Amino acid sequence: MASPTEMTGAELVAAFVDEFCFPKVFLVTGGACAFIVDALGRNDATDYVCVQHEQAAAMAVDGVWRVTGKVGVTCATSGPGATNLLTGIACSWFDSIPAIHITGQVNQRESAQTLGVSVRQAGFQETDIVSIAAPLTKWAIQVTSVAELAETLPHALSIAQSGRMGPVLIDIPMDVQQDVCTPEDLETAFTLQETCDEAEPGCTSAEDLQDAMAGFVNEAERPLFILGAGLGLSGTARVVQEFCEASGIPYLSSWGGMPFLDRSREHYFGSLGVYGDRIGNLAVQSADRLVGLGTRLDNRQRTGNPSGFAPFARILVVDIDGEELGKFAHCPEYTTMRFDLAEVAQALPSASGCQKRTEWVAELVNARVQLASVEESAADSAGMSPYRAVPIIQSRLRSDAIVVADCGANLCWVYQSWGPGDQQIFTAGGNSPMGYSLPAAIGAQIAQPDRQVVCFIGDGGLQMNIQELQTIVHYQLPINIVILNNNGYGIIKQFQDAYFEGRYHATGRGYSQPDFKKIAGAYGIEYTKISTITELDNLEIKDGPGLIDIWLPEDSSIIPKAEMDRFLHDQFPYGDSAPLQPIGFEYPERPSQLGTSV
Ligand SMILES: Cc1ncc(C[n+]2csc(CCOP(=O)(O)OP(=O)(O)O)c2C)c(N)n1
Ligand SMILES: [Mg+2]
Repeated sequence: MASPTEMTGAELVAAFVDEFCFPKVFLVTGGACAFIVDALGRNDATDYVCVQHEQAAAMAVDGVWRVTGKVGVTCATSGPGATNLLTGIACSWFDSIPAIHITGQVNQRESAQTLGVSVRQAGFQETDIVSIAAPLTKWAIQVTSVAELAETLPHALSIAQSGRMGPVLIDIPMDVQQDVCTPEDLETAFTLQETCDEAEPGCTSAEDLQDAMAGFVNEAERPLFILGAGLGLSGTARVVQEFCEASGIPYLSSWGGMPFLDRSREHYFGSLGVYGDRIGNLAVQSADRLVGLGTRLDNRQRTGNPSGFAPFARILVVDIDGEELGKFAHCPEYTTMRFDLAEVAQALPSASGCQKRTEWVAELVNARVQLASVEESAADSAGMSPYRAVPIIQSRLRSDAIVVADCGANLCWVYQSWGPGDQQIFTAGGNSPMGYSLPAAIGAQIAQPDRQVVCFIGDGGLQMNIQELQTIVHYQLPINIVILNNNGYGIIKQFQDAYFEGRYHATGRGYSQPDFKKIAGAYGIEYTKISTITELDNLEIKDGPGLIDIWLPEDSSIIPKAEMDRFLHDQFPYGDSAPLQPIGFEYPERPSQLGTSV
């Protein structure tokens, strides 16, 4: 640490960021955070990136961590600046991404608390961001002195990065920003706590998990592993993948887990869920023992009717978060074990001791061939189709590319058609706000300036964070933005087709888009319109900034999709024939309970 003898609270923040975090802080300034911004600017080792909306700052730092593993920091002013962060904070919260959010707060002497009154607001823009952010953060705290700030910074970083990771928020009143630290404060601030003890209580031992997994695998005729994002975040997805390959166990990933795996391997059978692969879902419904590692098995995976999910299987779920496991407490077919998956290498059974299930794998390989033709015929008949566009674009990207997907149909199209390869793909899977991919791509590009960065987005999503085009232009970031443009809120329209007799309230009616060519022109970004297959075939991806506007038929559907009142293995479009039946079990035609899935 460069240690000037005198440092203010604001300077301490800057010095801490320099030492332990990604050194560029994403922010929109304001009076209540101006001292911190000034300190970041004066510190030689730190800098700031000005975005146009605080939600973009929070989404950008979410992207920073995903591509570097370095904790990103935002800074926002009190009141609207702080509340604007929330949608982005929620992305990190639901997807377990560490981040530090710093908000300025009014001077303590002006605050309602000091005045001892329960008014809505005393100081200008005074807002209780700590209470508001609490349910979306691992820790949200207002510090009342520089000494407390010095204790809080390392503790907050440790909390963000340990156990089930996530964002934290530190609210710093203006007087604390200006107060001077003592030498003891500096020592406290720069002494990192090694570990955080939160994950340990209630965790099962590696031996017990090993026994449980070995039992599941060896009693199964058709074992199946599901590898989730939690495994990827623990850094052990490839270890488990190697185990599955060596022991001949088929496995799937959730969309959150997908980026962490080599998807070209023999025993990988795609993803599962409402928008998952037909073969993945068929495997789920055919398995008699399922092992889920670091996966929440949420409704997008099990459908709105979880009782129809692998109803004949016994399911072992392993997660670091005991509360997640509590969801299955009332389901007798689920066994749950709390375990830190960073240590999973010690808990895997011996691959050579696992009985090989070659027939099961062969049946899945055969089913995959049969099912592929269902999708191919649906995609081909559409002519200009997202399922044609996305693979073409993927094939033109560099192998080191970072690809960020947004929300809605465009997200599904990208994830459903993303082939194996070294490019890194991610999205805000749990919160999934429209407009995430643009600022997340900005964060990724600033953190990894030498890599190619592309974001996919819908015409609707782009309008949610369109102001960030100026950030791209200002910093001349070579990002390419690919709009999968169906002139509407496609995913919701598909839902309305299924459940509202095609009444397009607030998705078609009430919705419109601007002329994106003029938008690109106004920002000074190169614009390319693609509306025919020939244009698509000739598309070159040059260094950006670029806006590639791919015009799709307005009724382009997401296929496959599991709809209400159907089993996972019976996805839309249904075709003329009955769905391929799961292997080994007799399913009734429909599940016994109804469930809705968007
Ligand atoms: C901030 C936010 N508001 C509303 C929604 C609900 N929503 C999910 S997808 C969607 C439509 C997205 O339209 P577009 O970006 O054009 O994507 P498409 O489905 O057409 O590909 C809406 C309104 C959301 N996810 N996020
Ligand atoms: Mg759209």
